[in-house]
Amino acid sequence: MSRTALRICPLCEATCGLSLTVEGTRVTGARGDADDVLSQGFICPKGASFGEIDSDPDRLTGPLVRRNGVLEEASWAEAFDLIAARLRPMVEQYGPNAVGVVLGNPNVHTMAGALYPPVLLGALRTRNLFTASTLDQMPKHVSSGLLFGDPFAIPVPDLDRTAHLLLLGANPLESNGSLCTAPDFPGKLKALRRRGGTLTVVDPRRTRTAKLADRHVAIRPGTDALLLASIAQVLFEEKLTAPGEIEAHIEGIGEVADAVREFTPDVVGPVCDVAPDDIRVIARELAAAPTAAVYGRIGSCTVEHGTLASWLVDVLNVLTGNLDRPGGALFPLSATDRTPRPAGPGKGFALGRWHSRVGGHPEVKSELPLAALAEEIETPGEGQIRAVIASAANPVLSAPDGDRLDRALAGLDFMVSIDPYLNETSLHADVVLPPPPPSQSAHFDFAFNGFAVRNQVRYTRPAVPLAEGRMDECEIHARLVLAASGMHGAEPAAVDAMVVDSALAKAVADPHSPVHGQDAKELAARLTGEGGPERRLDLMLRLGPYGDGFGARPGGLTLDRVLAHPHGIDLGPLRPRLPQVLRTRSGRIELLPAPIAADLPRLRAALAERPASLVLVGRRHLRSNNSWLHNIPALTGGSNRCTLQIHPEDAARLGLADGTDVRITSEGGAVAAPVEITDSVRVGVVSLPHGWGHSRPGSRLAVAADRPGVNVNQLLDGSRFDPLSGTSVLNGFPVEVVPLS
Ligand SMILES: Nc1nc2c(c(=O)[nH]1)N[C@H]1C(S)=C(S)[C@@H](COP(=O)(O)OP(=O)(O)OC[C@H]3O[C@@H](n4cnc5c(=O)[nH]c(N)nc54)[C@H](O)[C@@H]3O)O[C@H]1N2
Ligand SMILES: Nc1nc2c(c(=O)[nH]1)N[C@H]1C(S)=C(S)[C@@H](COP(=O)(O)OP(=O)(O)OC[C@H]3O[C@@H](n4cnc5c(=O)[nH]c(N)nc54)[C@H](O)[C@@H]3O)O[C@H]1N2
Ligand code: SF4
Ligand SMILES: [Mo]
Repeated sequence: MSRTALRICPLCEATCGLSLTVEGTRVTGARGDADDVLSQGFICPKGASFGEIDSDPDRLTGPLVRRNGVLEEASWAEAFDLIAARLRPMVEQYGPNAVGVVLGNPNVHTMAGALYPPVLLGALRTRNLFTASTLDQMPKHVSSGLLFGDPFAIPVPDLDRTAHLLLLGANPLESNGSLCTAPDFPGKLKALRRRGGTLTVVDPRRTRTAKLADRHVAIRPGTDALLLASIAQVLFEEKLTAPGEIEAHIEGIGEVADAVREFTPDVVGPVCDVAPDDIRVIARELAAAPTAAVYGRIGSCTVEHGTLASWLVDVLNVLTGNLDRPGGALFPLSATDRTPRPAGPGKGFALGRWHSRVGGHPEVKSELPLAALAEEIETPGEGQIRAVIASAANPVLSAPDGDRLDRALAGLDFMVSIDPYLNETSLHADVVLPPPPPSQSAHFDFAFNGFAVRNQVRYTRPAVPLAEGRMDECEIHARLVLAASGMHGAEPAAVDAMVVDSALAKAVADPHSPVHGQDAKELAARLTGEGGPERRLDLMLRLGPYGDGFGARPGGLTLDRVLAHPHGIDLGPLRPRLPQVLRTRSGRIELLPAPIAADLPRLRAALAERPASLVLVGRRHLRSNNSWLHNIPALTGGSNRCTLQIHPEDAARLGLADGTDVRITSEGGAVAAPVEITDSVRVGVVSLPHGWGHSRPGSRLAVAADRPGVNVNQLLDGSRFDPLSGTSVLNGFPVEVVPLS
């Protein structure tokens, strides 16, 4: 007997609705849910492999605890007893900073990862927080924080309506999109072309996305900020700027004109290796398009000038009048967005409120660079990290210099990992707490709905009941909060109740809240939902911008209403939101913020730098997901390989034949990989994917260990940063390649 169950896919930012075939308690098939209000049936090979991913025999089935140096199966009670016994005394003896918290990418793909880490951090009060953001999108948070006063106010390209898309350093045909939640991104790009729109792709590789484009600009890696500054220069020079309706909300346009004056196409072109006339044409087309959006991702973020490039993306959206207009780049409004407040000056966005102890890195969004984790563990003294709590993170593979981090983690006094696998990072833990497979978890996209190209809301309950001996990931996190905060043994529901009570206390005191002046206790009693996480979701929905406001807006969203619509509720196309989104001190868009202005001399200096003869960039494969899907047979093999792609001219120059094993060397070390000769990478650029290197003893990844690949991040020593955001430079660093043997 089989049945179907709906489940939002947690594997990438597209958040497609899946229709799962379930036999007994096993997921035996996955199709796109044709009725899903956002994805309308789209699915990719990863989503189609949901069943295999869900039932991977290497997934841990229960907690592991280290006894006499060996990780062994244990009861949940023993696991949390040990955490409480070890963590609290450490905090009491050495202070809160003795505990480092590491949050990896899948935390944004689980409800638990959204709901509990903020509570944990509030309880611990450690300044040692490290997340995947500093290997990823932190430059965009900084740019939005400075421009708009809110690091989460990230405009997304209005893919369904735009007439012109300038896309830099993103390959949505493999990644399915990022900071732009858009199921069937490929189909949306094709539809753009079909309706007569134009697509320009800037990428040193001729990717599958670039192949769809009207124009592919094979830029020299690391130079996007220069290209964008030059486009801005042309717009000013040729009087093509037209911010339109939002002009009244902007300050600093003239200052930006001065700041980019010297980045003329003639000066910038040779550095980017883009013809000056092409830069002029790109600028003119951008200005002339009826609507247009500029969008940059990984290749424009994890580079030397990541924050400047991210800032310039939105400067161009502003200058061409495309920010906050349909068809341009708009701010989504998710159902769990904070209660709308009226427009007006805010607190602004501060950087560097404290600095890391060893490297002196400025705090950004309360985080320190993940690349600085090892030194904070290794270096003795006040504030040294002695214990690590890692959730859904595999920094031994995903961050620079994994070998060093591997040694540092091995030297910790205590480590906890919330992870379904015993992998390169979790093998160092003293306690591993495995979440159940995704079919057994409920799903709501707290983060990605805020970056979606269409406003909508969807929630799916577990497709399969929690198996015997399993613990829901929300409960794992709640119990960890209790164990880490001296409340070990209390009911996990107490954590949710605490959050609900404090949120309601704030809401009833807020004159802009629909529940202002009401009785918080009485409101709490009206929340529905099975258990703490659902009650919290109900609360956020009801106080959110589409919510029922506990009766103030009849017909508005509640958990019950969302549950009554299993395929989701469409909340309409993106709409202009300025100036309400602004939280800057001026209450306006601050187009040339001081920290950006202070970083521009570094960009000017880059004009004089001699480019390296060979630099490395990464790449993603459609059937991959960072470091953790190499263990699924259905997703391995074929072109999903850890090869070094190199242009035929470079291969000839270096005397390399296709398949030759080479040694790749950079400042952090050397790795060996076979070369794959292809003219899809430009001359002077090689490409090696990340997330590989599954050869460490002690991990339990049978399939991945068979084809381990090498860890590209071993080439880095962790010293290259985009200084404003603390983001590691993972693209465009110099390498040497020589034949092995
Ligand atoms: N050279 C190079 N390095 C890169 C990148 C690059 O482009 N180039 N990309 C960077 C980017 S963008 C990112 S986001 C990072 C990602 O790096 P990380 O944040 O370290 O994430 P992953 O490598 O995806 O590893 C995720 C971990 O979460 C576990 N996991 C999977 N599902 C769940 C779950 O449901 N719950 C829990 N608790 N755990 C789960 C997996 O087993 C794995 O251990 O890598 C970065 N590293
Ligand atoms: N299949 C799959 N999907 C994924 C992931 C995955 O690992 N696999 N990871 C997920 C995660 S965590 C993220 S953050 C997103 C990332 O989503 P995307 O940003 O779309 O990621 P990539 O596919 O790495 O695309 C980055 C592109 O930048 C190019 N590039 C490198 N350096 C430069 C440069 O200096 N300038 C320019 N203009 N381009 C450059 C690279 O050649 C590459 O094509 O993908 C998500 N989706
Ligand atoms: S595109 Fe992303 S969300 Fe959609 S099915 Fe594939 S992995 Fe899942
Ligand atoms: Mo990422």
